[in-house]
Amino acid sequence: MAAEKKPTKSNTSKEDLMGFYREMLMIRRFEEKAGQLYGMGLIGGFCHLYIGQEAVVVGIEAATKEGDKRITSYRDHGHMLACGMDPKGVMAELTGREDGYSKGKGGSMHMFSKEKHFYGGHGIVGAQVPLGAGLAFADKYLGNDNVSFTYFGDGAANQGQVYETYNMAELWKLPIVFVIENNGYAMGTSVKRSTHSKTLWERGAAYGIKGEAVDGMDVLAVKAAAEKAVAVCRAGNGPYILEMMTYRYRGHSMSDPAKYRTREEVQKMKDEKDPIDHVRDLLVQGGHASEDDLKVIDKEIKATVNAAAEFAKDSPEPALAELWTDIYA
Ligand SMILES: Cc1ncc(C[n+]2csc(CCOP(=O)(O)OP(=O)(O)O)c2C)c(N)n1
Ligand SMILES: [Mg+2]
Repeated sequence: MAAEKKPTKSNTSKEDLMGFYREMLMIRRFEEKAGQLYGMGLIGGFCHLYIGQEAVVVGIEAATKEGDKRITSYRDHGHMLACGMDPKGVMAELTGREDGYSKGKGGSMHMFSKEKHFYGGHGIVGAQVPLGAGLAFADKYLGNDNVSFTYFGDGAANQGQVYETYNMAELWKLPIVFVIENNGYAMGTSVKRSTHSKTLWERGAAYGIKGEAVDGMDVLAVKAAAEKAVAVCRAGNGPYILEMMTYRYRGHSMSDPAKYRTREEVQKMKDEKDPIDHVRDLLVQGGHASEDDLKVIDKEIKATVNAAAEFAKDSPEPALAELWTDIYA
């Protein structure tokens, strides 16, 4: 996406800006720590970091209410933290320990929280999309006004099951917001190389679904778009598609040769579009916070993340008897 500097003034309240700043920074510091623990061999299996994309999930969550549901792919730690799951339980799951959200048996891609209405964590590309429609169907059937937020990537957007889901979702007017996190790449394949159409959200038109593209590096733009989409869905006029134009700074997963894009491309996004720097500028230039105030917040967040990492390291590995629980056969 074209990089351009965002305005440094906003009518958003200090409280809201501070909240966005904290939540996005929490995700970033958590992910940096997860990357470190992975490097130390404390996290095994797959691990897909969300660094760079923080504004998407934080902006969307700002438009949700109790009862709304969320479901996503394997790039899921940010979604868990943003919906209020405990960083300790998430980190302990990453390290495969007993106090993790799946008792240490699921790992990075397979964590759930019924309490926070977080339905995973799915490793099969696109598989969460029909499941998200199922969640929305359940709420429609029960007659409440909950909305299901179903996140998927630009790569997943080329999956057939997405379009089968679009058809049914519009046919049944399901309260579902499809959030396409278009970070420009599916593993090492750029959207330009894989996809003929310039926009992904416009494909919904074939099914009668409304939608729009959003600057996914701008938390305020994300929140505004999410509020609009949610209002449509709560009024019984869903579904709605939001294509978030975003970027991931790190590799696809922890093993990524990074040969498919230049360092300059990544650096340009960091310098010009970083979602956290954006809110930092709004806070400082709006006179809401000093650089020192923000350093204090960073210190607090680092302390929370370090405590989560210590908790995760101290938690025991699951007992052998757990091999025979939570299984179907
Ligand atoms: C059905 C299926 N095909 C292939 C894979 C291997 N795979 C894992 S992630 C991925 C890329 C998906 O990219 P995208 O949807 O853009 O999400 P992102 O990783 O960028 O968040 C692929 C091809 C898989 N897990 N499932
Ligand atoms: Mg992608």
